[in-house]
Amino acid sequence: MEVYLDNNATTKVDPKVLEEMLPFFCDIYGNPNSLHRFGAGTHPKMLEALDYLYEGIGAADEDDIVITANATEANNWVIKGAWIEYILNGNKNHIITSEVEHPAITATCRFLETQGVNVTYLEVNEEGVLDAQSVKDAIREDTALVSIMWANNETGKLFPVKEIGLICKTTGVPFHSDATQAIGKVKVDVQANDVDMISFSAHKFHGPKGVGGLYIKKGVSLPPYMHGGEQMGGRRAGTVDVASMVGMGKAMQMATNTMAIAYEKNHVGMLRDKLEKAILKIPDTVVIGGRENRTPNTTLISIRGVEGESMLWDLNQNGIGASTGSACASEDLEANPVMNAFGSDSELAHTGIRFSLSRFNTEEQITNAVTRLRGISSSYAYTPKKYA
Ligand code: 7TS
Repeated sequence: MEVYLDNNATTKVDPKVLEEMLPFFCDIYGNPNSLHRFGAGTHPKMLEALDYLYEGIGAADEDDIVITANATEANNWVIKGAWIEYILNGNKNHIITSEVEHPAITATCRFLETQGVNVTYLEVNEEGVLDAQSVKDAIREDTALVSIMWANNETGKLFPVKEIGLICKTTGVPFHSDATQAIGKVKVDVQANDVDMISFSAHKFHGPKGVGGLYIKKGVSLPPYMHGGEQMGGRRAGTVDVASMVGMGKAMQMATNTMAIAYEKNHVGMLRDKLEKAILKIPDTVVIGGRENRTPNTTLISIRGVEGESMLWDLNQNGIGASTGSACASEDLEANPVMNAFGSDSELAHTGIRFSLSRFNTEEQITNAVTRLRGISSSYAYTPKKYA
């Protein structure tokens, strides 16, 4: 039995999502911007998809949701857009983010630093979250943007978005949150949390790869990311990938309705806890960041003395897919920057294994994985290693 436990890297497309997408390849294939019936035929389902997206994140009708290729694009757009709008064309020169954001945020910020922009990377505490007060303390006269994730991809830890939203609203600084790992796992409501922009990727909630979105609250200034045609209100030109947009809409609807969020919390959460409890029986094992205040599907576990990469290899040999750190970085054997940020000792930083579940995991799969994990872990002698 194969057990896929790497859903924070990507998820399986829900067959119902695929079913919604299929007509848009060979049957309803017109360009949505064409005036004839072939183009117009795409409109009802595109509008329905937009409705699902607005409803899924609690956006107001007058706000904007722009379809992008993924969260990476949305994140790049926000950071570089803020640079153009508020720094190059304004009088600001400072961006605030955290040190545990996805590289789509941190690498973009590092690029801006080469262009003379000041960036503050806020530290997280040993629980892997930052204190909202640290955002308040970091805000300066020239702060152009605050970008803090909704949920961390490695630990699932939830950030104090509501408090940060209020701080940014009061100080008049635009607030962006990378909600890629939050959608479908916890309720994401942009209005209730005073968030000005959020990014997301459909493939993290059982939609297709290659499509995502950026929510932009009405009144927030952000220059277009792609210049060209009038698609997406001129904010992101290029013929819309209708099938992907429809798929993302359906996936959003299925992942964010009240029942789906409750299922994630109760059922997926129960499976995660079962897996976690079994692993915690292995000596010298800890949950990085602790077990409180996380997305229900994620656990980042460290077994002292066991290098994450070798454990991953053994798991893979046994039909279990998990990850060390984020898949985007897993080809290099550097210590996991997220674990370093927690202040873990340098030995622990090499030991993290992330298990991330989804609604497609079954109790049988978890029982099976636990049995195989016990076998694997018993073959590891406790041999602490030293890393520079
Ligand atoms: N933001 C967060 C918080 C993410 O977790 C990811 C992907 C991205 C942005 C980028 O998403 P993409 O669809 O544009 O690639 N995170 C991971 C991960 O944790 N393991 O593999 C990819």
